[in-house]
Amino acid sequence: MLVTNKTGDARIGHCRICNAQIAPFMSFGRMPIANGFLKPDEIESEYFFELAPAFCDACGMFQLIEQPQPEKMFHQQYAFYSSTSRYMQRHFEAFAHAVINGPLAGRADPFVVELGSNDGIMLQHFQRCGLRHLGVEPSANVADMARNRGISTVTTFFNSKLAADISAEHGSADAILAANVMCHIPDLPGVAAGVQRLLKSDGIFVFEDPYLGDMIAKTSYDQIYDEHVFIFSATSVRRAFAPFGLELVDVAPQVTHGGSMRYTLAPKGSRKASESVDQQLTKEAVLGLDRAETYLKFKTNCESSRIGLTQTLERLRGQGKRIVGYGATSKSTTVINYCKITPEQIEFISDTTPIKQGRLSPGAHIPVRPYGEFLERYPDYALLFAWNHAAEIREKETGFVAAGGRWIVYVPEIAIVS
Ligand code: JHZ
Repeated sequence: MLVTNKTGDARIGHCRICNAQIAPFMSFGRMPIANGFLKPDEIESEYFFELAPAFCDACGMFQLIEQPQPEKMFHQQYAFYSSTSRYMQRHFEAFAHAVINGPLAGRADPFVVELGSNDGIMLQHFQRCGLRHLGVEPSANVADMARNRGISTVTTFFNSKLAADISAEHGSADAILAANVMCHIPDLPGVAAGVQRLLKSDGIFVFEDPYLGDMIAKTSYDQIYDEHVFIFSATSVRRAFAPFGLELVDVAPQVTHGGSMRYTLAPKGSRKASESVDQQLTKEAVLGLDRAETYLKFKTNCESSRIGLTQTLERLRGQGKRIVGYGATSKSTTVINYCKITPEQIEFISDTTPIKQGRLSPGAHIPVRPYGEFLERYPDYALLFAWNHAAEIREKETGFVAAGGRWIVYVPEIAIVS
């Protein structure tokens, strides 16, 4: 069943992959667009939807039952620039070189396509090696930045029709790549059909996204927000792509974004699957990722986390402490709105991304300020919204801790650390 909410966005009663009936196992309540940082005059027209995840017993896909239209999330003002983290820059350099020196090695004039190529953080390495490449990126501002760096990019959404056009113009792809993108696409079957159409019969499709197993184990519920219509596991990925002749041939855990998984798929029968696939599928069965009760336990853990964080903030405010948020992440939108954090509790959120600065956080309208303001006058506590970059951040913020500052963290549990 597909119904629409008042704003015309699709709300589903069936699995987006296998069509089985599904129902949400919890709700995080009304949520704004996670990257919808606002100018003060935009408050009146702020958009909200219900953030409610469901788990499909039939195919194992974890998904949102309602997602805003893509154009509301990805546009000429898209606020997330991939290159903001030095660690992520190194990560994508290593990803690119693993593909260049692995599956592409020895191929004559290979062609690489990246879906959701953002500001070109990964494709720049193919470009530097003189390899034919094309980025597909629907958010015009980040796509422009990539083009300005000389990276071939088209500003549009990927689908089967575009796959045919690309194929006609450039030939089939030796490799199709995507990072933190596939989990954003509600019509995953449509994109899988496009990948099948564009990929060479001996090509590979490699993508990585936040991993369901990590999210469940760490109660990192902030991975759930409008853009992440799916949170994948090896089990659900294997099943979702099989109808398109794409076989899961490798999985590799990544530390990025608080725990991600890199999936490699290939046309069925073209490559031998590595042992990692069966091992991961077994691990997921042991973790209970295929069972509904796992998600009910997760719901209870989310509620406990919310109570713990709310009480911590109230206690510190009661003591008159200054608290500032660190990193206006997409994830923080879920935490802030689910925990009902207010501008009275959090003075501002520090962020290095120019487009977010001077704006208000979605929903709660906490001011987002340039990083310089954090440095100028350290708060007593910094709530680490960018917890997935903790190593990089804590390494560069030794001055904050030396001045007596403390970090409030909430993944995997609520803690105050120095
Ligand atoms: P970060 C993004 O999520 C968006 P987000 C996207 N939807 C996705 O799928 C995931 O990635 C995987 C700032 N920062 O990387 C920069 C500092 O201020 O956790 C960013 O605004 N100082 C595509 O938004 C934010 O924090 C710093 O030192 O949750 C980090 O956002 C660092 C390192 C970052 O992703």
